[in-house]
Amino acid sequence: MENSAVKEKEYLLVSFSICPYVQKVAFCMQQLGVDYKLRYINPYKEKPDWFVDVSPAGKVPVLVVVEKDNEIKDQKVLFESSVILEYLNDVSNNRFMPDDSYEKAIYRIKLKSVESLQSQLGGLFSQESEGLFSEKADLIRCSINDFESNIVDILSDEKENAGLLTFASAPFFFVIRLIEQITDYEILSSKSLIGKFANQIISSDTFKQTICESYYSDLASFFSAKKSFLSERTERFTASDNWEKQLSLLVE
Ligand SMILES: N[C@@H](CCC(=O)N[C@@H](CS)C(=O)NCC(=O)O)C(=O)O
Repeated sequence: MENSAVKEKEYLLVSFSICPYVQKVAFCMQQLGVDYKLRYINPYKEKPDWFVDVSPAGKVPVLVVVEKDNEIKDQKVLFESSVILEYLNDVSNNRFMPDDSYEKAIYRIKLKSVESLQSQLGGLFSQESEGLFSEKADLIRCSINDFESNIVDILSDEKENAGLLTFASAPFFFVIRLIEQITDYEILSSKSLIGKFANQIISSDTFKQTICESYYSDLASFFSAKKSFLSERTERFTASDNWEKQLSLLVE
């Protein structure tokens, strides 16, 4: 891919293995064919000094951009996944956001709902009983239906060419599919427009590249850490020998 503006720079993506915000950025970089190195930390356990120095909020992702001009190196640091995606769009020759300012603003507004879906999903992890989990799952199903009707036009465009919606929502859909497998609850119907779109993007070769080797075991430990309905189901699910294989089949 011709992408000269991006290729003159070196990128380091500071990551946490199961972070969906990091995965958004990694998916976009993979899709654009941008080379980058990864450095993993666990921001919930240790925040090394070098990380605190570059990340004011103490969160991943952080994208360190080193620009080389002959012998002179200039280092820039970016954080907030959506901001990083816009930066990648702006420096890329293969733009994935509209150029027109108004259209770009509308696109951003529509995509704000991905962020609220993502935080609703976070609420599912800690529900103590099956009843509470099920109620929360119902709310998420309703939000996904509203979301679908709001983004039908973007959805049809992005089935052909991955764009911001694809990058922003893939990690969210992936976690939903994993939770469905672990709990036996259907949250995102595969018959719906958005369910089909989700299956298409998470099984793309590019998305698979964003799943690191320890992903499934790290996610299982994360789900099991707090006593909840999901932690109980995760413990039951991971008791079988081939559980990692079963989860990995979701992206085949
Ligand atoms: N709004 C941020 C959210 C990033 C975020 O919450 N990252 C989590 C890991 S998935 C984190 O680093 N948390 C550490 C902390 O909150 O101290 C983004 O889009 O980049």
